[in-house]
Amino acid sequence: MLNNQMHNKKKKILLISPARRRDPNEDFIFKMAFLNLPYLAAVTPPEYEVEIIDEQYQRIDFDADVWLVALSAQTPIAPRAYEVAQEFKKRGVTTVMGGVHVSTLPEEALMYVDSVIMGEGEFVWSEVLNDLENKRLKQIYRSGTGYDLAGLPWPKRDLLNSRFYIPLTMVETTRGCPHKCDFCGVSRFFGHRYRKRPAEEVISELRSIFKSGLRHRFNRLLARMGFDLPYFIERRLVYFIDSNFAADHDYTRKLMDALEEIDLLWWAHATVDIARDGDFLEHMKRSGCIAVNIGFESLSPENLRTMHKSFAGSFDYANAIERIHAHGIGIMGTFVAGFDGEDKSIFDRIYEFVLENRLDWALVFIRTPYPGTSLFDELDRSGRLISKEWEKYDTLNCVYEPIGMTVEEMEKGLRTVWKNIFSLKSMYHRIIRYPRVHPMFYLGMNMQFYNMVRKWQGFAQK
Ligand code: B12
Repeated sequence: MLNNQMHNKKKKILLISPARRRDPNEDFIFKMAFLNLPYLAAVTPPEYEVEIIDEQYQRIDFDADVWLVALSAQTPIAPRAYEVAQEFKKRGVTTVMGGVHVSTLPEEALMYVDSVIMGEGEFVWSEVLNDLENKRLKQIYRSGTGYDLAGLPWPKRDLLNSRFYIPLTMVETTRGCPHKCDFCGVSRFFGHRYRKRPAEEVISELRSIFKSGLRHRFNRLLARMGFDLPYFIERRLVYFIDSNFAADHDYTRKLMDALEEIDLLWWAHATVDIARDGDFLEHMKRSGCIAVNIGFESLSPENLRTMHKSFAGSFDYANAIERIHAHGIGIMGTFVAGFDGEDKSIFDRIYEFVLENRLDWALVFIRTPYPGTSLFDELDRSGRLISKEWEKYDTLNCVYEPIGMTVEEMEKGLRTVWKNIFSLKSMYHRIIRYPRVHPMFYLGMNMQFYNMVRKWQGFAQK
């Protein structure tokens, strides 16, 4: 009997998202969930037991009885992922790894893990498991990218502990991006063909997550009476993680009709050219859009041209922001500092732009050449990379020899601009003053960063 039970015990697969390996006070952590491991869990056959561990919040039990450990990590977290893999290997557990970083550098990863899965994991996962069962695990699986996304199973979000994360639901509708910006590894990774999940499948997924219960009907009634309910009470907020949610307006409009009907709030990444079409912006607003995340990258058209993002350079950013705001949609802007023509005054100029245009939330990053990008190849070739310690590839550190300022000036300038953007004075000016856009949402978003930058010692604040 006991023998039989032992025989029937499911083999356990541990899916791990490792944590950063740095001083927590210096860290920058988004309390956000992820979809890659829940997607893998969704294509794992039911004869296996699957657990997801987010090391940011959970301890890894290296002595647990597991059959397979599968890791996912972005570049700055790869070193910790390798460490975790080594611990399991010491105990005789098979380890595999996937994601953008190891898909670019499989040979590096193979020094630490038994097998590397390159490309989109869902499409080879059962082959990996099957090969491991039959003791013929290959070192490299080239899943590649570019698959048709129809029929993609829905990620198993229930394996993540929602207590750890801000209350929002991540959803993916497309993969791939038609643009070829030189700093972006993901467009090369997922390819330049914009692949869409069938709209009906996305809509069914959303309907399965967001039911219209009593609480929702009550909240809806309050909203109709004019109460702007904080999103964290509503808890019907969706973050579309696609690189570009609105590259095909017909498709996006179809989704937006459903978003309106299901009555959701949502935010997504888009390019600045959405500002061109007032009717589209109105549709976005009507369907519950409270924010667009726009990569402005640089205020200089010349820099945008250098990074192959010149389509954005033809826009008057200030005017575009005004148009988007006029439709009641907030803007989360991201900027990159450290182009060759820039000196340390760039940080003040970005801060002034953020303030003047009242961006609802904004982040500035140091230009970071991720492996697999043309920027990395170019800086490596010209001998300007000063570090290949991946932990430093977190956009807060400068990993290349800048031209217009020193490395120290760049890193100090970055921390100072964050302190300025997330100061009380700036938050008051950007978020609280009238006219304003979803102040409850943006206060929450900004306060997370206010609390974080206050821990950074010794950086001036305006
Ligand atoms: C949402 C998001 C976040 C979220 C959640 C992160 C997460 N772990 O998913 C948050 C906000 C936390 C985040 C933070 C950062 N992010 Co981010 N983020 C994204 C974004 C927009 C979507 C990620 C996503 O869910 N994609 C969809 C899933 C399904 O794709 P995927 O994760 O690649 O997984 C697939 C494959 O890679 C593979 N796979 C992945 N893991 C594994 C594991 C195994 C075992 C297998 C078999 C397969 C496999 O299969 C999956 C399914 O096909 C991407 C851009 C994009 N469009 O992908 C950037 C992106 C991942 N982020 C990036 C970066 C740089 C960061 C930051 C380091 C810095 C920054 N400036 O933002 C920080 C990290 C902060 C920190 N603490 O260190 C880069 C990563 C580059 C790199 N070489 O690592 C990307 C690609 C953006 C870019 N254009 O360069 N990010």
